Amino acid sequence: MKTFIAPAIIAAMVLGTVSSVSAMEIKSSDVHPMGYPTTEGIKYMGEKLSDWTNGRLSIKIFHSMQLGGEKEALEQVQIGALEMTRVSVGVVGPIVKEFDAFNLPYFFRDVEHMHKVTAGEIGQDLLNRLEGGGLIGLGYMDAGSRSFYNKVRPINKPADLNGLKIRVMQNPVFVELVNALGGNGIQVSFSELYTALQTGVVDGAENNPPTLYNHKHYEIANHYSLTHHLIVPEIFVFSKKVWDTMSPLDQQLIRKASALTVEVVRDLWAKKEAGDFANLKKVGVKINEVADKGPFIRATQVVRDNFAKKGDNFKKVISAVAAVK
Ligand code: BDP
Repeated sequence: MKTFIAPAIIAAMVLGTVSSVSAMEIKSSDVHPMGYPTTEGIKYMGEKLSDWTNGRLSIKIFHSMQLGGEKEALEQVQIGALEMTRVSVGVVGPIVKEFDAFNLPYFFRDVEHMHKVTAGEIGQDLLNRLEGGGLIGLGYMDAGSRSFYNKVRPINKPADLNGLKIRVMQNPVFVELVNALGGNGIQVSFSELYTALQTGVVDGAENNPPTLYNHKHYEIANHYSLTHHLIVPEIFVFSKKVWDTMSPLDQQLIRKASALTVEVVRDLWAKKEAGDFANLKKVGVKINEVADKGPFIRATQVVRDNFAKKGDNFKKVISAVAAVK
């Protein structure tokens, strides 16, 4: 999506008159380390803002869970204690319920379908609705698809999850998902997951290759079964409380930098996903191709049905997404 900057604003940026407006260091949090597509994306965004304003606007990144997990980060942003955060849409469902469409198993046909939906009207509409929850939705980022990993056995059919405690993100819809497959879904903050795996609070979790690799969960849980049951995008959001105190010019600069960031992260992600999948093989993770996803798709139908049953607006999101070709 293109963001338009008025010629007068560009002139002001060039002449440096913009610097007469107050300076601001935007604090932004992420659970991932630097080098990850999301953190590199926000770094790029900060560089753009600094360039355009001669350093008046900048971003300081609190990476690697320095500020805790994602639910906590969102709460900080909602109250304005933190200006920005990048989180999985996984934890956003409880704020804008319709967002949970993106958290349904086997919902998007593939990553390309997700891209089209998030870049289009539905994606923008859901971002806009975040305002009611005190958040300004700036844009989407890629996170590929998620599959199960655990320390006990490969998963080839839903019954292989029987008796396994599987960590999920903090949103009841994922508990429903794992339970529909016959496992035992347990909500754990990402910042506590490594320890939860280590101490046996959970036997496994589910995620994309870069997260499994970069957070070293494979050291404990090294059966990775490619169920690809979720394609959950990520978002980066700004605190509405802080946003409302900013000049329209600064808001516009942030919007512009965000649109560029979305593009940059898309490229970074594609490379990172392929690279880290290869890295997982190198470190000896037992990768299990799941021959037949049919039983997983059928067993989780109930989760998609329950979402649709919540009301007409939920049904509408489902059919609007399905109509995106
Ligand atoms: C990763 C997401 C991150 C989530 C994490 C999780 O990038 O935002 O916090 O999964 O499972 O893929 O909590």
